Amino acid sequence: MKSIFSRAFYLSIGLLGILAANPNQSWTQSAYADAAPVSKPHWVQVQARNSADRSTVENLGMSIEAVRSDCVWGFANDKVVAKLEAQGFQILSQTAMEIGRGGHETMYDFPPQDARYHNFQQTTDALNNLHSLYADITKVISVGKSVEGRDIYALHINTDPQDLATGKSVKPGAIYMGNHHAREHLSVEIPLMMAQYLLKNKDDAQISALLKSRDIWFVPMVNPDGSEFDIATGQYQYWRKNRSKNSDGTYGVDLNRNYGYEWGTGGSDTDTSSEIYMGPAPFSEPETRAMRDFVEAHLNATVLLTFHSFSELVLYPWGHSNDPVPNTKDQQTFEKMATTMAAWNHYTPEQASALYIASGDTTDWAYGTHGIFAFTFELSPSSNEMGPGGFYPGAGIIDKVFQDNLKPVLYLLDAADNPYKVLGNTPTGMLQNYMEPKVDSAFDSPLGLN
Ligand code: 0X9
Ligand code: ZN
Repeated sequence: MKSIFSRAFYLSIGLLGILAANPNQSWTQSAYADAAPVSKPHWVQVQARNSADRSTVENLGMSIEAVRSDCVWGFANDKVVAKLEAQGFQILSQTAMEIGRGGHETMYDFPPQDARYHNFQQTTDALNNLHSLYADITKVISVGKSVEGRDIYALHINTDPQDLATGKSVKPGAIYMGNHHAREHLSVEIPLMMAQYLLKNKDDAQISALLKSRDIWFVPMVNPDGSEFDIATGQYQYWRKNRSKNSDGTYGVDLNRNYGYEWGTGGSDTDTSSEIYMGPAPFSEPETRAMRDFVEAHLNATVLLTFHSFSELVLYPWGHSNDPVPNTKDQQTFEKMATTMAAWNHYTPEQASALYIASGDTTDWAYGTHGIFAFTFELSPSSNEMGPGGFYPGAGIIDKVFQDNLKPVLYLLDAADNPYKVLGNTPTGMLQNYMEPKVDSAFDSPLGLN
């Protein structure tokens, strides 16, 4: 069992709040301490289409912090911006930075090197962009509001206009979620990229067949308040829970302990200040109620995948008990699906309780209450690689994690019409084609939102 000890160790380090251990945080101090008062650096996005361009940009004095195939982001003061323009580089955006002691004062966002990650507004914009590009087969809806009143958005992909209009479908459904835990920002990126992939490749024969025959939902940011809180000071807060104000003045309920199946039966806490506080009652939180009501409004869904990070695991029910699920055929199906997906992403497949027992999580509820084949993926890095920094692995990891998980996501979507078909010895239908799906590049928002 590769990860129990190291996970517990790393998580406890995170809980102790040894934030200084995170290398991603040093920029707040170092980048500005010596900045000349007359020429503060700006956060600048510059067109740069290849490595030669990037070298020139860097050479002209810009510190490149984030790279996309067509542009870079980084710090540049007025003088450097003028030089870049003089050399013919197009400045795509510029943000003046007001940095004070301890981090951002006016800009509440990811640190520059992680600018590719989507905050709440950027996630909202990205979903709306996808809708505007693929308006005939998508819709963005709010499925509820968070404690602080932010919308929890779902992207619906369905080729039937009637299904889109009503939000109801008789096609087999698949639901992908992210970000139950605030600090697991990678779990927002992956479902966003998967949605984009499906839409961008909608004319590919294999993808087109899936889109026509499935009802597909993405909810990439289940915990928008927590996610925003985690990045609000310019220093990651290692925040996990939502932002409920508890009766004693502490904050936060662990949303992945608040679902109502065998709630509070182990691996969760009644202590309000605990990282795994289960809440005062099952579904006490608006975010979990939103997910419950959303799933229950779409019980054509047969598969569900909730992204978390980190440790590289493929987990399936039960999580609250070491027993296998009582239905042997279901257990075999879970095992077969998990091992198949794990062979592609090279994660470790296991029953969730083998990681540790925890009650009130999404997948136990989805399967236990509704029979949905529900999985938790713990994305990269593996626990052994990064310690507590594993929650903040940087933007450089995103594309690989997307590619690692593309086949599993497609496979699950395929299996939605009859999950038991995976038990057949020979892959049937489209499953046999999922050996080599086309692999895409970075999430590139058409409006340059990143
Ligand atoms: O503890 C969790 O909620 C998940 N891990 S995380 O590090 N992302 O917080 C794992 C949930 C797996 N489910 C159970 N073990 N029940
Ligand atoms: Zn998590």
